[in-house]
Amino acid sequence: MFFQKDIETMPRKKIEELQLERLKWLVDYCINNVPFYAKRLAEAGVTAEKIKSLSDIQYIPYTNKSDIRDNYPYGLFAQPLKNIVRIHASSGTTGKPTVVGYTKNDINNWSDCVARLCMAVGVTEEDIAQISFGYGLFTGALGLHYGLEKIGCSVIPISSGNTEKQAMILKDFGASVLVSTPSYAMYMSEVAHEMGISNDDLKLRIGLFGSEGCTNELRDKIEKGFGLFSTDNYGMSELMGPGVSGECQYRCGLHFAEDHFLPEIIDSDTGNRKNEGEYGELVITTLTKEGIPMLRYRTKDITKITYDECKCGRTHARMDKVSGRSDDMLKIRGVNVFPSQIESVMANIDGISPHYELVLTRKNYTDYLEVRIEITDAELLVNYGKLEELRQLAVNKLKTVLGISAKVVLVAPKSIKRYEGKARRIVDLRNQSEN
Ligand code: DLL
Repeated sequence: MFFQKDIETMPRKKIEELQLERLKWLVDYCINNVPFYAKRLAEAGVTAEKIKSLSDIQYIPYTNKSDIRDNYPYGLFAQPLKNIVRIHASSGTTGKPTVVGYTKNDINNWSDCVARLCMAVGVTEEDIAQISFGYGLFTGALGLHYGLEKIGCSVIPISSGNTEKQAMILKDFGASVLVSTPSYAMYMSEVAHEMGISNDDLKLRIGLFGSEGCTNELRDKIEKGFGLFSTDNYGMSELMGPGVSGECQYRCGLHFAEDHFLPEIIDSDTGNRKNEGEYGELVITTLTKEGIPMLRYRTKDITKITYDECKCGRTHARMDKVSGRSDDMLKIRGVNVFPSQIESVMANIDGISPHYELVLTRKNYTDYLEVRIEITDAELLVNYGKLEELRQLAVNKLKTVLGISAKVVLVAPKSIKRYEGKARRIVDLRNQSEN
């Protein structure tokens, strides 16, 4: 199903013409309205007239998170506050948040982008959607909220937290769509089952999951746990929030809203552009945003892009599921490790749950990785032989996939912390070690 079929299935050539026209508008708009960009573009010698083709985007300098922080709070806004109708901020854990503002047009475009990804998996006006993202400065909840309302869904803005109440409302209000992080959905399904709520008591049919990575293996577990079909959607506050890209029912990549965003893939280290199909850092230019436009924003998220038309008929480029962040990539004894690789290995071992934590330490200038993971059956804790067998299996599989040895610690069910938003699975103690 489509929300804006003409746009979503626009021939590739037309999309590119539209992007070029909008890119020129954007360069002019930034020069005229944001002194920071005006200076940067002047230094690089870029004007709208000099943009003759989409590949000329390469002459525009990158924008980083630090540029937004350095201009805290409103320095990169392109409109006076009287034209800004909403302010959000990123969920950064250190320093000042990155602040973003939306005009009325921005909110309208944002809702369209979100409505597209919801309809792409079959959400209709008949659906009842429970939004279990935290409302507030985080863009996830209000982003999905406006998109789902635009379709005509009945929205339950329950926000995150109070998981038993979440499960009760899911059942009593008959929610058919669940919106949350995948890790919170997993947790919620465990709580619901503990409360004696079975999938037959629920009307859930679709999960709209995003805001953090989720391997296909973990997704399968959540889908079985709740008896639903789910899609992954991607976005970030600096670019808009959710709605930048999302899967359709074929789940073969996340479709960008290419009329609003121009994606590129670059090498994180050199900044050079990469070709179609090559993995690298996603860089995005916003093509229509008025509140806080972004020129070649470095997301730090690692993925690849394909421009083939999808089976669903959508023509907009697709990105792979995010495989990690360039700054989340763990360098352990010189080897690059993404937490998603560990998650995939673990999810394929019977007897091990999807709840895990990675602890990194350093001793004698050497990094050590400890994978702490819950077993599913507490009875195993008294059977040393079986427990050791399971642990050894995990150690061997990790070694094969990662190419380095990791210590595996199996812990009791429910002993690893659960999260109501994005899960924080990495405990990096390397800076606290003596050497
Ligand atoms: O997480 C926006 C969002 C909300 C997207 C709800 C989807 C659903 P931030 O809090 O600014 O915004 O975090 C952005 O989260 O750079 C990625 O590293 C990560 N992220 C977001 N979506 C996904 C996803 C929202 N589907 C950062 N898969 C991004 C993997 C994701 N990582």
